[in-house]
Parts: sequence; C-alpha cells; structure tokens
Amino acid sequence: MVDYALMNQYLYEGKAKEVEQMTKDALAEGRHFQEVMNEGLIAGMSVVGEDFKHNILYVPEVLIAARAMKAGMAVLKPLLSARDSDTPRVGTLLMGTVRGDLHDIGKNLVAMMAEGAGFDVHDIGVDQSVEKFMAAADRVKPTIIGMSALLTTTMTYMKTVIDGFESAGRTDVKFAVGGAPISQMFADEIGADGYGQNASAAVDLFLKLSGAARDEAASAAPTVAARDADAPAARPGTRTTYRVLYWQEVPVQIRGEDDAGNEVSVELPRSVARVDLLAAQRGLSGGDDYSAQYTWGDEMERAGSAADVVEAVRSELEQGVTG
Ligand code: B12
Repeated sequence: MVDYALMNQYLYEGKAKEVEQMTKDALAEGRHFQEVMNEGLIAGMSVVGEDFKHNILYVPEVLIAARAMKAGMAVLKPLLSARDSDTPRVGTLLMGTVRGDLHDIGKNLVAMMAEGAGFDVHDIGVDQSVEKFMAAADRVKPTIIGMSALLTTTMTYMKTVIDGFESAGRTDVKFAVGGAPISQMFADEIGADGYGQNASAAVDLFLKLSGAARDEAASAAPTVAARDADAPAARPGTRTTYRVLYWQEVPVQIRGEDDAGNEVSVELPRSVARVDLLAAQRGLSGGDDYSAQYTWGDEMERAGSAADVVEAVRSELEQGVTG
C-alpha cells in the first residue's frame, strides 16, 4: 500500500527514481492520479518550499527536490492531459519569464504545480517580450498571465508588459507576478493583480484570481521529521556523518548530522559564483540541464560535532576551490 509520508520524504531528499517508482506503484494500486499528485508530490514539495523559506534547505536542494517532483509528474502527465473530459478546468494560465531573464526553475515549478491544481498551462519560456506575451495571449486566451523575474534589472519589465496590455485595451486578463526579488509592495506598484512568494502560494493566488477556492486539506503541508531544534549538545566522542553536494566537480554545500541529532548545513559561497560561470561556459544554463548537474557525494564520517565537522570540511573544500 502506498505510503505518502515516505513518498514525501523521498521527494524532499530528491530521490527521483524512488518517487517515480512510488508514483507508478500508487497508480497500479488503483489510486486516483489527483490523489497521488496532491498527497505524494505537491504535499512533499510544499514542505520543501517551507523549509527553503526558513533557511533549512538551500537552493541546490530545492532544485534536486524539484527534479524528483518532475520525475513523478512525468508519470502522471498522460493522465493529466487525458482528464479534460471528466475534470472541469479551473482556468487558463500563460506563464513566462520576462525579457532579459533566463531563470526558469521557479517558473517551471509554479507551472507544474498549477497544472496539478487543474489549470491549462501554457509556458512560453524565458526572455519574453511584451509582444510575445501578447501574441501568446491571442492564441491561448488566458485568464491569468504569470510572470517570473529573478533579476532586479529585469523585474521592472513586468510593468512594461502590464502597461502594454492596458494600452492595447486588453483588460480581460489578470496578472500574477513572482520571483526572488519580487514583493507584494512591488506587485502593487506595477499594477499586478497579485504576488506569490512560492509555488504553493502561487497556486493559491491563481485559484483566487480565477474565483476557485483551494481545498484546505489538499493544501495542508505535512510535517517532516523533527530536526535539531531540541537536540542535546554534542558530547565528547560524538561522531558526525556528512555528505557534500556537488554541481559537476564543484562542491557547493555540506550537510552533516552528529549522533546527538544536531544537523548542520552550509553553503560554499565562492562555489556558487563558480557554478554560475561554469554553467554559462558549458552551455548548461537551461533549468533542467542546470539542475541535473547536482549530485550528493557518498556519506562519510568523522569524529566531532556536526558544527565542527562541517566547518572543517568547508574550510578544506574552500581551499581546493579556485576561481
Ligand atoms: C540557479 C540560478 C542561476 C542559473 C539559472 C538556471 C535556470 N535555468 O533557471 C544560472 C547559472 C543560469 C544563472 C545565471 C545568472 N544569474 Co542567477 N541565480 C540562480 C540562483 C542560485 C537560484 C535561482 C533559483 O532557481 N531558485 C530556486 C527557485 C525554486 O526559486 P525562485 O526562482 O525564487 O522561484 C520561486 C518563487 O520565487 C516563486 N515564483 C517564481 N516565479 C514565479 C512566478 C509567479 C507568477 C509566481 C506567483 C511565483 C513565482 O515560486 C517559485 C517556486 O517556489 C539565484 C540565487 C537565489 N538564491 O535565488 C541566482 C540569482 C537570481 N542570479 C543572479 C545573477 C546576478 C545571475 C547572472 C547575472 C550571473 C552571471 N554572472 O552571469 C546570470 C543572469 C542570466 C540571465 N540573463 O538571466 C543573482 C540576481 C541578483 C539580483 N538581485 O539581480 C542571484 C540572486 C544570485 C546572487 N545572489 O547574486 N543563475
């Protein structure tokens, strides 16, 4: 029998193969695809979003979890596409990242979750001008246009798109905006109809804008195993198991847990800049290609508390990182 809590945990840990297999198993067992998606995938991803917000997870871990979600969604996709006859669509969503901006991981995640919530999603990709948004809107007649921007230099273009639609007399569509530098205040300033901080909030917003309400039970995030908050201090003789996360050959993050239950995770800031550069040089800037380069190294063990071991490994790795 399908264990959704375990599936959520696998998704959280980015175990794509396990998530894919459990999705297949759940369907084979006769579970409805909507249930599998809500309870197995979206619920898991909501926890990832929450933990990202509270700095428990870093960006690479979000990307790895998103990859696992995508593996599960790929299994459900044919069923999602075939459901038109028996499920009323909630609305039509046109999604794109604005001109000058190539970031699409967050947008893709939002699109995936919106599709799961019952929207017809048309994703026009990155670097989209107002003309392209308009041409696409003519084609698909969206109820909502969702724009994404990750750069402070491109977020202002969202206003250009909104103004463009307004001067063309196209006031029949609602605008939702999002991306790391966006805020509710900015959304208000540029005349957007709403802002969503993460994929789950984005779906709530889309549902609100299209007049549909979210089922509370379906959107409630399950809790993940309690971590280090109340763990006792490490004693002498404590050992820590740790793993290093790599983007190709570049170490980007270390996560360790000692036998007293303390968990510590740090990013290697210099490596992030190096990854940006290498991604561009190696032609791996596209969302899927970029995310696919992340892999966890083998689990290792050392004497010491999680904080001490992770700090020691960080310092060793930093010395080995050039550029
Ligand atoms: C991955 C990444 C890249 C990848 C992008 C791969 C891809 N295909 O997307 C690569 C390496 C290509 C890249 C390139 C660059 N990047 Co970059 N990048 C990042 C990084 C590390 C993570 C972004 C990400 O994917 N986050 C995870 C997703 C899940 O979160 P998210 O995008 O915020 O999306 C969520 C919400 O915002 C919301 N949301 C998103 N869209 C929408 C839309 C709607 C409608 C709604 C409602 C909600 C919503 O829901 C999402 C899911 O929860 C950020 C740092 C950071 N911490 O954000 C820098 C960052 C965004 N990049 C930055 C920079 C400067 C660049 C470059 C200029 C670097 C360079 N030297 O070349 C280029 C620019 C290229 C370009 N023209 O766009 C800066 C931006 C600084 C700024 N304030 O402007 C950042 C903040 C890093 C930094 N601290 O300096 N980058």
